[in-house]
Amino acid sequence: MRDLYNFIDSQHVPARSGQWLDDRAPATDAVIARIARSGAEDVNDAVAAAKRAAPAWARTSTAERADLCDAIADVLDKRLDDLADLESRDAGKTITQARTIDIPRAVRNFRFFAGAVRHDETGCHEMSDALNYTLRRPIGVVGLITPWNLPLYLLTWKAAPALATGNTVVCKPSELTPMTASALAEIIREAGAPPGVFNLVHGLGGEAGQALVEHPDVRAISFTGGTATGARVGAAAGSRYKKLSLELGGKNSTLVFADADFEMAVAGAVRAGFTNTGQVCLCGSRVLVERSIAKRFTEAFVARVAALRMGDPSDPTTEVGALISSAHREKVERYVSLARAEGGTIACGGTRPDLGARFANGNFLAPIVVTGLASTARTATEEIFGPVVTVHEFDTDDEAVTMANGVDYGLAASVWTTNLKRAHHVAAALEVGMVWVNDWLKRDLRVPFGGIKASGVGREGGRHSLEFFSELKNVCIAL
Ligand code: TXE
Repeated sequence: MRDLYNFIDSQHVPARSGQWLDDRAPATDAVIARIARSGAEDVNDAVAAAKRAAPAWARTSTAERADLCDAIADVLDKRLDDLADLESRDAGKTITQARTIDIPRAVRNFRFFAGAVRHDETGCHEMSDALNYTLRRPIGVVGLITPWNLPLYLLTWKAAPALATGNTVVCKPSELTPMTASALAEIIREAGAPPGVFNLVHGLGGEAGQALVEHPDVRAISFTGGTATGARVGAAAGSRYKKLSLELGGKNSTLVFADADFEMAVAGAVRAGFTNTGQVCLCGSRVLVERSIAKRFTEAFVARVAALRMGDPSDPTTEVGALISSAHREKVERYVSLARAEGGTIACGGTRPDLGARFANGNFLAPIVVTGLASTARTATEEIFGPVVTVHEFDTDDEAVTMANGVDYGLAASVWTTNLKRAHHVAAALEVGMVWVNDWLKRDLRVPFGGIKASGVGREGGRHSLEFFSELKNVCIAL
């Protein structure tokens, strides 16, 4: 049991109110920590510290900031096993995923943005009688608000470019998964960041998060979370003229054509559907399969899903961990009931597994495949954010694209085909920010990441992150 304090000006401080919130392990429901329950006054303290530190940090050289990012990556890498244990316990995710995806990616985020700013270029535009050159300047104090599904992965995805471009940071991690954010604050101090450059405020979204979004000295907000919360954050930030990046939910299609490599497509659809217990905004939660192979594909898919090993997240052989909270499991269960009410068939899963006394109170739910639903059903169009995949059949490419585009979201899709022409046509027609062909979740950190429609506003990744976390200033000199 640990006490997680706020981290302001490189000091660990409790909330001014003296209040705490419990942090529970999803796999057992045990309270494993308490976090400072911060309010507006704590956010004021953190923003004031960030504001004091901003001018000196903005004056540091690109090389100094890149070196700091590399030093942070080194410490993260050294502590990979500890951090993976923390993340697995705090988020209920499998230790294998934490060790192979979450924490290595946190390391890569810092290394990548160290390199990105070292190699950054801004423009020079020559006129016959003048010369324009463009300077990149930090924004000042930026606010980072992150969710519980990929806690350190997503926090570092924002913190690394924010710091590398010379901003000071106040972050508000999810109250459900605070552990690795506190560890990161320590690591950033250990790596040599001056006081006030990186600050962390724990607490609830409606209290600490809202205060951060509304604070007049916070000039940009990068938010990843739910679509409904994103709308509130967007309204509060937009009316105050803040720069805003919103990475929100998704209801992503996995399109499987009859000419796909069958085994690859089945394995890909399982991975896309159930990685992190289906709690990734990119998860392929609706499989659209060409009718001529639908029966064979669905049988193979259901068999593979039913065989996924669910259990103790700390066991390296476990493939599916717990859902983040009991409230979230209940939400997923309501969708399973809705699927039945909408006329769907639960082909597998949906029950609370018996994993023995130790996990009796954990938020486990056997992975679910639903067949027989219209692609327009609520279960097939609303974001569930859990281990639920619906399967639908199509006859033509156009029909597949229409089904995929028939949702409010527009984040990602994966297309499984060996026909190159079809891959290009379908990828171009999908209303999403990202398409994978014959893969899922392959990430090059240079590429634009983000969605359209209800999936968000703006792009992060590579130069898009550098653009977001900086202001460009053009200087025009008459010759
Ligand atoms: O996320 P919230 P929740 C989706 C998923 C999930 C749903 C709700 O469908 O079921 O969202 O999840 C902070 N001002 N995603 O409620 O509320 C909050 O404290 C400022 C998709 O857990 O969006 C946390 O730090 N901040 C998603 C962060 O916002 C506020 C990942 C995200 O929490 C706030 C997670 C406010 N008014 C959920 N209210 C993805 N895109 O990957 C809350 N927060």
